[in-house]
Amino acid sequence: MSEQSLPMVADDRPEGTSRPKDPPNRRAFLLGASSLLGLTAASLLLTPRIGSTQEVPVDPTKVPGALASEYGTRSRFEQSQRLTKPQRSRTPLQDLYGIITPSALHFERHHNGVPLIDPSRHRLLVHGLVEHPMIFTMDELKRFPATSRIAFVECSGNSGKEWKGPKGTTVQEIHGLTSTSEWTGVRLSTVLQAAHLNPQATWMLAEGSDAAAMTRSVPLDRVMDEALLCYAQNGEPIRPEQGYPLRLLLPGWEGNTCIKWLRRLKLVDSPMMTREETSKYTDLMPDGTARQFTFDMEAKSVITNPSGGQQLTEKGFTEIRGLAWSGRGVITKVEVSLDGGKTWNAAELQTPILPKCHTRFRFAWEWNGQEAILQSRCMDETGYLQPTLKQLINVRGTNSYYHNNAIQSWKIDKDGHVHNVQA
Ligand SMILES: Nc1nc2c(c(=O)[nH]1)N[C@H]1C(S)=C(S)[C@@H](COP(=O)(O)O)O[C@H]1N2
Ligand SMILES: [Mo]
Repeated sequence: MSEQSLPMVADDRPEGTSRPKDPPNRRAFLLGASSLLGLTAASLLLTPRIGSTQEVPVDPTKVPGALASEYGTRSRFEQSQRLTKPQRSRTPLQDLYGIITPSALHFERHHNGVPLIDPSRHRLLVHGLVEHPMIFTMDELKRFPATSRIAFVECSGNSGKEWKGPKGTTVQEIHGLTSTSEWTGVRLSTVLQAAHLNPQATWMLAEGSDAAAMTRSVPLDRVMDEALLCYAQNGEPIRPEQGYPLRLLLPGWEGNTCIKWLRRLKLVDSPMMTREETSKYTDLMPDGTARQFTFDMEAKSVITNPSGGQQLTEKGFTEIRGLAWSGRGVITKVEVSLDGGKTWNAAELQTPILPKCHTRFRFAWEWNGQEAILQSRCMDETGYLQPTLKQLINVRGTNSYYHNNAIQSWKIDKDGHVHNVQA
């Protein structure tokens, strides 16, 4: 008998083939399939659209599918969402696969809303310590040689509430202010070449054209090689939430240096001490001084499955999955602990493994139905090992809010419930 002529059951599996586990309502599926044979010609002529409220056919091979669409949407069965507050939203890391964050689920952080910008009227001013101050249109910026790279953006406030005991419930709440995209744009160095840098230019102020007019200053020698002025994200124009039509990307640096809705670059000879690098995004140390201009996001990892708020329903094989990233380069090692950090096991790193980018790791686990405390820790190419919260507090004290890259612990109860603890 050919494959084509095999009798099909509702889930399109040839009858008699094995399945991991019968869903309890399989009988109902089969009954539904037989009643489908009575389909009328009219219902076969339905021309549904993806996302329509059309009734779900029991056997999708018996009705024509949705017509082609101008702009795609996800399956109506998928509901994963950002967790929103007015000026920020968090990525549902527990629902994602691989390393790319879908643009629609990229986290957002804006200090005064997402501005509505007409790209034909948007300009980038480059001035200060340059020979030729210049104003670029978007078309002019796009004419320069383009370059793409996959990189994470993480808010330095990510996990900020965890300094003083476990606060968040889910990985989305605790770690959701990090996301990864493929970013495309022109190199900062290309644009600065056109403006002819004055030798005194050592720092650069970047300013956004949002209602916060957010500004940060950065040392030129440290950003010159990698900084991008991005107009695209995951193959299409950058989303409004991410800075449409233009954003600065400083791979591996704290999110707030990656100025969105970029309208101005001023070349200067010292840091400008803006609000976002004095009263904000600095860490008050135990001796009363401020840790300032930290820039690089240190190596961090987290287990996304199983993670807080989830429920293990069966003993036996469970793949532990998670993400690791470092603002200083490539992730070289991830280890997983099943006993709250007493012993560590090497996890498998999944390719691609890119510098300054989320890296996916996996670890095969047999849950025996007993309590366990799961942790992950990562190392980057500089040899830096992700610290425990205790180690961080020993150095930084307890006044910190930003820059928390501590190891995350998830406790598995006997009943399979997973929750946030600090082991
Ligand atoms: N112009 C402007 N740029 C900005 C911000 C802003 O409020 N205005 N927020 C910053 C902060 S705090 C972060 S963490 C990142 C967030 O980038 P995303 O919203 O694309 O995830 O953008 C940064 N760039
Ligand atoms: Mo941020």
